[in-house]
Amino acid sequence: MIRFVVLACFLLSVFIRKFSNSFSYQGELTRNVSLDNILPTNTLYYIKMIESISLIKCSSQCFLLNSACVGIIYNKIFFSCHLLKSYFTERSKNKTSVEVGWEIWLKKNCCSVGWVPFNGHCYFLNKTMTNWYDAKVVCELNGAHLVEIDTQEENTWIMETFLSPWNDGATDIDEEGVFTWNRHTNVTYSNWRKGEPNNRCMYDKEHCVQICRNGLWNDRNCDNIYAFICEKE
Ligand SMILES: [Ca+2]
Ligand SMILES: [Ca+2]
Ligand SMILES: [Ca+2]
Repeated sequence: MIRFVVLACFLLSVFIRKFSNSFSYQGELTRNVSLDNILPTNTLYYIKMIESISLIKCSSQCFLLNSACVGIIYNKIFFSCHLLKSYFTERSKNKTSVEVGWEIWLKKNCCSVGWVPFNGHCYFLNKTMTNWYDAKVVCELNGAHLVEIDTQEENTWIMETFLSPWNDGATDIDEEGVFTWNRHTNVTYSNWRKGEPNNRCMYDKEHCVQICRNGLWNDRNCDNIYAFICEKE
């Protein structure tokens, strides 16, 4: 009898895993079948990888990390679990390898539609060419701020995820050479291009910061227009 019950439970769990595209574990994860069998090669997307673990346990690990974990990639053949820091974007999709047995399960509503999660924050690329002052206001009207980059990891993820150049929130408007994020906290991490910041352009001084395509920073005129990124905590 016990054997029968165990067998029935096993068959039921196999059925649920095979045919369901969502399940609940202290919240809901939804499978995105369009991303089956692909695995991003960039480890920036992963919080950590765990081997020999069930789908349910893998999910529970993700929920334990709250908003820092946006979902999982799970291999149903090898029982391998990758906890995710970020959704895949169209750009990151190009940097994947095709493997067998991988499924992606994402939490609902980590960020608003159009915003991309990373490490518990949400980011939005606004492609409207805008000067620094107006970009700052637009972000604030959306309950966010111009992106503040605190680590090399965040800088690299942003460069990998969004096309640049674009504005970030660093400025030395208030005191020449002293850069702050959005005029309130000091910039501690930086990634200046060689020779920058040089506070020099043809007609004026440079007090706002642009991220170049290679992820390096350049101070430039605050009136210059670029796309920009807003970030929500
Ligand atoms: Ca940040
Ligand atoms: Ca300056
Ligand atoms: Ca410069």
